[in-house]
Amino acid sequence: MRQLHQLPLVGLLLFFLTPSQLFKTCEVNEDDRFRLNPLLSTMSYSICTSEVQAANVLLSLRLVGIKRQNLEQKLMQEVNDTAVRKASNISSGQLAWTMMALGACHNPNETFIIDLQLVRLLEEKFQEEIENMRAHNGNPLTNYYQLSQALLALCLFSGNYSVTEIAELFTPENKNYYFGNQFSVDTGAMAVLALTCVNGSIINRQPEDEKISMSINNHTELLIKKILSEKKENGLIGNIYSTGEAMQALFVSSNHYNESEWNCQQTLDTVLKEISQGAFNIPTAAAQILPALMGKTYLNVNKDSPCVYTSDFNASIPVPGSVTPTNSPSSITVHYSVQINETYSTNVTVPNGSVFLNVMEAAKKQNITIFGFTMEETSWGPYITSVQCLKANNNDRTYWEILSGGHSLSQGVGSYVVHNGEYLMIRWSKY
Ligand code: CBY
Repeated sequence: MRQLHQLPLVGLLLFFLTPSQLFKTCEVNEDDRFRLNPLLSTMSYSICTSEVQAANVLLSLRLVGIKRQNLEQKLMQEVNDTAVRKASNISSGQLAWTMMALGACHNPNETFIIDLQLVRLLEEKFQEEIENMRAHNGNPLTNYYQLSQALLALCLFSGNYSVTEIAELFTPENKNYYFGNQFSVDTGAMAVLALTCVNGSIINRQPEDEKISMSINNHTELLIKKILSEKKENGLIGNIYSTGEAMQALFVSSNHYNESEWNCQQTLDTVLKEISQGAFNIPTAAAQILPALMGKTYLNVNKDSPCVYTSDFNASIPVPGSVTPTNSPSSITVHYSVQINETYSTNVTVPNGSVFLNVMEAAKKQNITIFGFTMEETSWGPYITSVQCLKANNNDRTYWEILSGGHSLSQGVGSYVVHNGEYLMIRWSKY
């Protein structure tokens, strides 16, 4: 009789032990930590820029346990302010970042808390995304990356959602994981994190729950396969900007692939090389790669656990700045075109070192009817919303795609540095 009573206990213990056993991480070793310094400098530029950027950076710093003078405190105030004053006006994913940043861990003297109202608000925003999918041919208000973020935050902060609905929504065949024919590694990775959290919280193992849990587990396994199939020869997964979140997804689901399928160390080495070449020069980019490099994931968000700070970062050696070539011309000329059905082209001369956006501005000065455009600020920098008054629309999955030499770019208009003689294009596209 006594033994029988103990059985559920043993089961419970096994349940809690298993997920951590499946967690397999790799991280930058202590001697190499100084190589992360450029990320920290970039992240300190996030104050008073964009609220989402601040939330992203704060979450990242708190997950890895880095305390930098007043940075955390200032970010904390900024993010808390967003939560208090703007929570209803921001998107599902933005609210999710905000909540995860505030609730990443707990400082004893802190007054900032995740109140129930925020959780209810996120539940509403999640439902609005789903309702939009019903009304607009399966297209959410924002996108599946944000839907996954919202689900992850709801799961972490004990919000309500229907697991049956989740199992249906997040099937790997869903078109929202793709932009055109291309699987979005960022989106897939965020979904894996959310689904892993959801599966870990299904505790009432009734036969029905068991079935749903197995189906969610299958989705995760297939998504991991898709993520691994985007692994490049140098170890990056998708591109440099999706690699951090892909690593997190792989960390939390090591039961779904063999050791031989992913060489974590190779990925780390390539990312470190990219850091030294200045690839992560946007605070959001730096914030999204850092947790994985320190072996952390968004599933480590835990509002009840105290914040732990490591000190080894302070003792780090600064990296020397890069050398700029001196013999380059002071201005360059590029070809620029806008493509809808017709193609409108021009040549534009801009100062050396200009970005795509500077080219667009110069072309706009030449002819505002043909090259006029509008943009919005996002946490990744400017996003082009319309050209020739033709507006991108999530319900139709339309957007303005930027290309160089016919290839889609993996940086935005505010960061892509253009080269002399390059063929640049902005094209009306569907994803
Ligand atoms: N974040 C989001 O809602 C964005 C989610 C995301 C998957 C995101 C990439 C990944 C991330 N980590 O944040 C995403 N992009 C989406 C969903 C989209 C679509 C946005 C519309 C929608 N439905 O919400 C869309 C239209 C397919 C898209 N991205 C377009 C573009 C191009 C923007 C061009 C323009 N009009 O200004 C562009 C430049 C690709 C192109 N060649 O045209 C683009 N995205 C890029 C390059 C990127 C990467 C940015 C990298 C960088 N250094 O700037 C990206 C990280 C990101 C942001 N997109 Co989108 C993907 C990558 O390369 N790994 C929610 C928020 C609250 O956190």
